[in-house]
Amino acid sequence: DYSRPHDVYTNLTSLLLHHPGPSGPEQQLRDCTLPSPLLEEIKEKNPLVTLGGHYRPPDCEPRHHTAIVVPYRNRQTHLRALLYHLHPFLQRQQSGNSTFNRAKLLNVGVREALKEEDWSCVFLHDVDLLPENDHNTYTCHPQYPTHLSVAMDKFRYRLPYSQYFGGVSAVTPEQYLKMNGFPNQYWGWGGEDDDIAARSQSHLSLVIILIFTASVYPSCLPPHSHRRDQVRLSGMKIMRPPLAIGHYKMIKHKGDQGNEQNPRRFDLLKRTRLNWRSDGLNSLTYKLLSKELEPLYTNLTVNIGDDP
Ligand code: UPG
Repeated sequence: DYSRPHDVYTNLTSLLLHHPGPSGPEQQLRDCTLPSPLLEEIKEKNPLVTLGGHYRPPDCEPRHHTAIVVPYRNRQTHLRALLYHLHPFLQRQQSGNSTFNRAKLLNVGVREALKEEDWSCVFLHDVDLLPENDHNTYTCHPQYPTHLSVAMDKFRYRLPYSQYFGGVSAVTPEQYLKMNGFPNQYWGWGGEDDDIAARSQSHLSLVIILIFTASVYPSCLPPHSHRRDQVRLSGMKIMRPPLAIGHYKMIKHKGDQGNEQNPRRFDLLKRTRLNWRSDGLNSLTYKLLSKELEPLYTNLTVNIGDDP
């Protein structure tokens, strides 16, 4: 049921033969430093693989039906290393061409991270942003979501607009629950960060509308201000470090294939106030395909479905 046998062959060959140098997989294999966990452990990491080593993608009809034949005798360690790499690798090849969905992936990441440990603070960090100031502390505000990347070189070290919440932000698990996580419906580029910003403050907006007039409380706050009258209200708002501290360098890049601008983002944004309670953490569905502990990070491969 595994698909794309040609890719499998090519990648497997390069894994074992083509990487030169003393620290490459070839050398690691010779030194037996490649992980070759127990078969039970490999099984645990690949819950969708069934007896005999079969795998079928759970949410689509496979286009190919491939068997992998391995000539073998007395190489248990190698077999375990191969199975350990090959199963997640093949599953990754079958998950992957749908439109990108940053906010839904963040939801999955937060939920999975909280299964691992009782984190007191979770950062949502774009891959292309490098913090430039050591005083920009990676901690959470106890009450409110924090937006860290307030001054990117791309925007000449200032906020592009006052409600901007893209790039790097942080929430405590309590804040995350309170805002019902992030939206799942933004497929493609744009809008999801503004939705997250809006839901961060949605409690506050409701209180304002019910009790006062909107003009008393501006919809945006000056950066890193902390007005006492608003703090007394129970809702959340966005905290920010000073512009001089929240400096980030963005690695230059072009738009990604599969993450084209989402034409529905403006319509979706108009409905955030109506939708945030039903679209978010409480409506999140996904399938965890594999989880790999790499030396410097944990890599989760998930099926989050497709743009309906
Ligand atoms: N990403 C990938 N692979 C992709 C597409 C996106 O890893 O194919 C991730 C990556 O972490 C990236 C982030 O998604 O940094 C945001 O996408 P990107 O194309 O870098 O968007 P930018 O226009 O550079 O970023 C701004 C904000 C970002 C927000 C986005 C859309 O910094 O947080 O999501 O605008 O509103």
